[in-house]
Amino acid sequence: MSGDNRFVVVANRLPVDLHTAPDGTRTWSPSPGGLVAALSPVLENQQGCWVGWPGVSDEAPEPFRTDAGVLLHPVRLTEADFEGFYEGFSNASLWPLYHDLIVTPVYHREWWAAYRDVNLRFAQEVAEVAAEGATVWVQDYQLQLVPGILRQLRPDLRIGFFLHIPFPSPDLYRQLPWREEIIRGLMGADLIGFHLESNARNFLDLCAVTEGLTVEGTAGTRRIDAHVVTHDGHRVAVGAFPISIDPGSLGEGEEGGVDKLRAELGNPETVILGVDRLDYTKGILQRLLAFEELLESEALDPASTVLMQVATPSRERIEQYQMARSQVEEAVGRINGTFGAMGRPVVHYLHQSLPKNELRTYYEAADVMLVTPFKDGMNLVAKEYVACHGDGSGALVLSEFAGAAVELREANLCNPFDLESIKRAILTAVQGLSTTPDVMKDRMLAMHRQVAEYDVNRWADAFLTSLEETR
Ligand code: GDG
Repeated sequence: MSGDNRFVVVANRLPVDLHTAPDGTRTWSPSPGGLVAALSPVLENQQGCWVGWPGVSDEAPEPFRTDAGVLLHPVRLTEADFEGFYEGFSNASLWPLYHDLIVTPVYHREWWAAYRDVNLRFAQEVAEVAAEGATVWVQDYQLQLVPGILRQLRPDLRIGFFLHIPFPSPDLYRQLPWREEIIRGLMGADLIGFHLESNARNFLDLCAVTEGLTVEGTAGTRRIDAHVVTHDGHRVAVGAFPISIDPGSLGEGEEGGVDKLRAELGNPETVILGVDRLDYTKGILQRLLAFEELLESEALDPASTVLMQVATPSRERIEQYQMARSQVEEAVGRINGTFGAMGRPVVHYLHQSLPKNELRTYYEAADVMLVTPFKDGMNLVAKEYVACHGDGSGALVLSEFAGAAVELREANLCNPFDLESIKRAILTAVQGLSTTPDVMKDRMLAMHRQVAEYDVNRWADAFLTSLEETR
């Protein structure tokens, strides 16, 4: 059985939010995001459909069309599915493994069973809605078995897979009890995309070690050089497609918003900013410790410097996330207790999700942006900051271990495992803005050109063109 959708995106999360009015009336509304924005034109032009979980357990609204004509097709997950598949296997097994074991992954057989089961259901839903010969684009680590299952159910489909997080070295990956099953799942795709060439390499090396697969050459598509391997008689292209942002999605900055924000902060000379999901991979604690040491040594003056940290709530029921939050909040309290004054904290901390246009004002107001993950697939925050500084103002401190560091070479790079390195990068950025403003401006403008030119539409277009070329 097949549906009539020529282009299907399948992701763990459907781009919708549930709103409950004071009288209890509930409505689902499409939620904007980079991926949705990038894929909307294709989805709209091709009678597209998006398959995913609506974000609330034990219920799913009927499929509905957005105003732009995109069909949203909810997959229902029970509370138990959510715990085993999402919180368990996806976020307590795969997430730490794929981020180089920053915390120790936990492998439970029942979580794996839930992951397999939920992947099967996602694949079955896609198989029902996709038209004959349709293109299906599977997103991310939660759905790595979908390409393989889908190929069995619907060999007529053209299947792409994109991994939004890093892919670790085979030496680490080999500890996963179900490594062969995941490789087989991914190999159902016609094209597997990673952010970086190094991620693609790690995956291909793993296939060589565990399956004896060797790269047969490169398929010179128009957009990229993909590596080609054959698995069970099926040719698979593997390549790097660094994701980017939709500069337009940050909205318009509020008129006078930057001055207002800086005034609220007490008009400090230097505003430093961090914006992250509260995740242990993001290195929030380390950056606070580096900042604290710079205050202790008087390299930074608490009377003229503030750090704003926005830490968006994330995966709050998982123990490692609770620990990360306590450590961050303890450090914020300690730093303010030591270096703040009444009504004048040094660290302004929010554990909230802010509207996008407010975030834009924060980015614009920040002299120095701190992006210090231990490991990150790409890191869109770094690119968003750069996109908001088209006038060449500001400075970016960026971890060497963020995928974004491959493109944003002009940032102040640091090793997040080395506090001295983070401190050096922060100081170089703060001081550079006053001692060598022209150099700093040139560097920011070079990064801005990169982000403005290679935006998220280019990313989606490169992937989908390469996927078509595998036909
Ligand atoms: C994964 C990979 C890869 C943050 N706080 C607020 C808010 N945000 C938005 C940012 C940005 C997004 O969330 C975060 O994207 P990142 O790329 O920084 O990080 P992950 O969430 O870990 O994303 C990552 C990405 O997938 C894409 O492939 O780059 O490596 O881990 O857009 O602006 N947005 C709003 N309020 C907030 O408070 N509205």
